[in-house]
Amino acid sequence: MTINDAFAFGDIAFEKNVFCGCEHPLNAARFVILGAPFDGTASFRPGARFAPSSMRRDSWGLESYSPQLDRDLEEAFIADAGDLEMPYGDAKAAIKIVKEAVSALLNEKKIPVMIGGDHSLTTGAIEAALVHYPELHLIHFDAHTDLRPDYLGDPWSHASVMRRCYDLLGGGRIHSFGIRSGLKGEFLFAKEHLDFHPFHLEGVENLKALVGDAPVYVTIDLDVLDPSEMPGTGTPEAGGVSFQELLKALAHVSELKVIGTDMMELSPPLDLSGASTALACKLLREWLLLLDLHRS
Ligand SMILES: [Mn+2]
Repeated sequence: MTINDAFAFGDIAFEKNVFCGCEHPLNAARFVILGAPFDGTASFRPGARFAPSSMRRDSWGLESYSPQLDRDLEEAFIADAGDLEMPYGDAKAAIKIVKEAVSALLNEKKIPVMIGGDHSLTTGAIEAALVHYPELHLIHFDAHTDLRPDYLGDPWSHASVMRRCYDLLGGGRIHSFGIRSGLKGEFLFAKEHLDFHPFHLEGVENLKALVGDAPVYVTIDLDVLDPSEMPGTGTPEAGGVSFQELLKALAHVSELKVIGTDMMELSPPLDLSGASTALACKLLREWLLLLDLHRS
């Protein structure tokens, strides 16, 4: 018997350190939140490693009930597994850890919901998802193309994450929205090889016709949002979409067969007002409730 077993707190209640109301038991959950506190490839301003813990903390300022969807996180089948142990500065190792964790969840028929962390980690999730779902499509919201073959010699950089995903998925299976920054060569590559929707989110409503019942992974780089609403991110880019526009797009995407998702690149230390973290928390609540709506 451990000391904890022997010690009784009686009726004293302890809050669990989980994201907003996501207290469903892990073994019975449909969705599992996974923190991935790693920002070792941030090419400009780091801080995304603090996103999972900041979102859990600040989600206590958020109601678990969504008036817009009339649904409540406390009634959804969502568990928060906590944070992965991540190495500092070793992207290849970090990507491998994500791959193993996502694979373990997919083996148990769970839908992984990763909170980054910098965007490089998505490569690990896609590697794992492809093993389980060879017909996988990737829906990508971002300000940046992220299609460089490498960034300063590093092929695992967050600036190369979509190129690595392209290496895995091939042409025609990556659907990118909101992109407004990158090299000329990256834009040419994107137009040739991806289902590419720069500057806006139009075309999301056609995904169902395009993708059908194929499994999809959805990666949300929060810098797709305009920096006026989301300044707390490493590489902000003016001319982005609004929270409500993104939410509307995600409502369309939630009708697809989503087998995994992530929300990346929130950097809480870069917006000390807390507004960016509050936005990310609310977006995650709505996104989880939209997914749960179609899968429960
Ligand atoms: Mn980006």
